[in-house]
Amino acid sequence: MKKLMSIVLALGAASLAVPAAAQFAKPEDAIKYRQSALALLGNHFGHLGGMAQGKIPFDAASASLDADVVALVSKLPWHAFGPGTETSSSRPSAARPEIWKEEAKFKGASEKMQAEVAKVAAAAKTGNLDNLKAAFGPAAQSCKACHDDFRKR
Ligand code: ASC
Repeated sequence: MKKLMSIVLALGAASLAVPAAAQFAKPEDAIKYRQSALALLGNHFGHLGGMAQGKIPFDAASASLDADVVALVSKLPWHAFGPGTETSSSRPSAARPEIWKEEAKFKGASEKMQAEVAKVAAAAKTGNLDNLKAAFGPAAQSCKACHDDFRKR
C-alpha cells in the first residue's frame, strides 16, 4: 500500500513537471481543446459585442461575467498549438501553417489579444457601457487581425 502510494505520488509529480503541451495525447486532442477554448471565447465575446453594439440590453453584471470569462479563457488556447498539432485526419482544423512558421508573430498576436481583453474586463467592471464600448473595438480588432493572418478562410 505504501509502495502504491509512493508510485501514485511520483506519477503525480512527474505529470506536473512535463510541459503543458504534453497533456494532449494526440493532435486531435489539442485541436479539440483549442477549438473549445476559442468557441467559449467567441460566445462570451459575442455576447459582450451585442451589448456594446446595442443589440442586447446592457446588463452590467453579465457584461462583467462575460469579460472575466473572456480574460481568463484568452490565456488557454495557445499551448494547444504545439508542434505536431498542425493537422489531424480525424478532426478538421482551420489553423494555417503560418502559425508554426511565424511563431513570434503568432505569439505577438495572441499577447495583443490577451492585453486588449484584459482592458475589456477592467472596463466591464466599471459598470459603464461607454467604457465597455471604448475597450471592445480594439479587442475585436485584435481577434480579427489574428484570424486574418492565421485562420483559414
Ligand atoms: C467575435 C468572434 C470573433 C471576433 C471577431 C472580431 O465575437 O467570435 O471571432 O468577435 O469577429 O472581429
